[in-house]
Amino acid sequence: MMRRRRSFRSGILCFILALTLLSGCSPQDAESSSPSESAKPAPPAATMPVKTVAAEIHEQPSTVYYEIFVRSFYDSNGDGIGDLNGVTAKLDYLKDLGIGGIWLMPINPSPSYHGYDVTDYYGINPQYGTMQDYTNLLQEAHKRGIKVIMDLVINHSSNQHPWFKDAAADKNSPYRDWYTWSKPGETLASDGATGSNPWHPSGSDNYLGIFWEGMPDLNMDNPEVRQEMIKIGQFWLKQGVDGFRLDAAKHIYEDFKSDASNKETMKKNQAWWQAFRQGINEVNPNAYLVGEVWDSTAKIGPFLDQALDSCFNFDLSKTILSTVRSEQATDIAFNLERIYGFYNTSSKGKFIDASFLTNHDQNRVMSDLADNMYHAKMAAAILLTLPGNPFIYYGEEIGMTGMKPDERIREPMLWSDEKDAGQTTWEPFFYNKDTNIAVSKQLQDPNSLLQHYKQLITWRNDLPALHNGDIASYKLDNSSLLAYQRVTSQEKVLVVHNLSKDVQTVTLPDATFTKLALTNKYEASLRGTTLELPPYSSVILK
Ligand SMILES: [Ca+2]
Ligand SMILES: [Ca+2]
Repeated sequence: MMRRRRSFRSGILCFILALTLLSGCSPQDAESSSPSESAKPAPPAATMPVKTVAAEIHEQPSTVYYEIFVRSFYDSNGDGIGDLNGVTAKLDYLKDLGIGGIWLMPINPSPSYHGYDVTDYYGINPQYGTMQDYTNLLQEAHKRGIKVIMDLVINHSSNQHPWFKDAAADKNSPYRDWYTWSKPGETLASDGATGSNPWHPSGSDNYLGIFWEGMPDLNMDNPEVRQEMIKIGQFWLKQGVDGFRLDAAKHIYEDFKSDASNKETMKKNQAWWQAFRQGINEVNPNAYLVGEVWDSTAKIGPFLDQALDSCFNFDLSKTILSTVRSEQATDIAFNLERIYGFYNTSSKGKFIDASFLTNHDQNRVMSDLADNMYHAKMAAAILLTLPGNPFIYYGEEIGMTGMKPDERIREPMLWSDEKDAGQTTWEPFFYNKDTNIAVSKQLQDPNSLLQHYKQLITWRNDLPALHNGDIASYKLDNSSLLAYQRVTSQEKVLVVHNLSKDVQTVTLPDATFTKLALTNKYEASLRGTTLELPPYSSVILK
């Protein structure tokens, strides 16, 4: 990821706005997020863009990422299980789609199908291939200008990890303190942070595992464990990986519900990720770190302070989906302006958003939108015209469906309507039996969802304002139209989506935007200040 920024906060106005508008953001949070940048002078008025509030531009040079569950993606050796060589085989597909980065879900050895319980942090799951296959994938991806980030699971190991096995078998094991054990006679707190019972019996003792018994939490109060985790991160960077998706990033120290509001816990999480960042920087200061912090804006801010580059924006995904479902414009841009103002302050201008529609832990977008193709296309159009690194979950671009349990939202990628040797078969299709949605079919159909994704990513990759720009709100007097500006120091464009099934006409408030630069429906028109949009269409005005 590019980490350069053309401008940094003046931000005092923004900062105050952020504080007053963000629920749960107390003055204490403000103190911890370093307001020193607020002393910088504002730029001269002539250089200010259209925005009236938070007048600094905070560009977010972005990359379109693609999340891959390796097991389900593409099989290179005929055993029905997706593998690393399979991902390499499909790099040209991803390149053609316009993807600039991939996130590989866990590829370390693990007893589970999903891999979030690791038994060897330095190894490759033999079902997925070898270290050589991996370094080959990294080289081939880099040749095509595609970055690779991998899941790194630090909160817990597998209960089959040799560390845990040794710790459980022997109270004097050097690894005993790498995990958390109940003390004799102790009353065990039952308010596990994830809602399930956090304690699990082992012999006469209990160990902490906030997700399930197969995933004992590592004791990150132990400096040896912290050192080991940094060493693991450095190891993978030396193999050539470009960064990490950090699983359960807030649960490193947030083990119990009572920790959620505990400032000490928040500080420890922040200090840990800052130390991790420093360790990462020793090998690659440009490594991209994106965290899973499923929480409020105020809670996310501290993770961005000299620690993570991004946290996934769960709130935004919810808003995008409810907007397309209701076909009524919401104040997405207004909210993002304020949230980004706060995050830019927390991160001293280095933050980049990580947006998405759904991921491997949620029902698939197409199912969430009740198989409504118009809504699925609109969700993509909004996602791909907003700031930040958008993450596309594999299969989303062909409208794969799936509802929980988890296996059914992680079904094999559907490549072809014919028998394809690389089709993975580790799990029979429950949802995606209709081969009409296969990649091979959709590549032939100019109106397919896949072509729609491709077109929007092309827009984004070609137009710097869409690719790198900040966001600024824009008022239109029509509740079926969602509009926002994307702004760089060089240009600004106006994005307008017609969310509805009807033609919409609106008069723009002024003549700032005079040219219909891009549209995905040829019937769209701009005559003077009169903009007419066909149903479910998106346009970019300059
Ligand atoms: Ca295979
Ligand atoms: Ca933990």
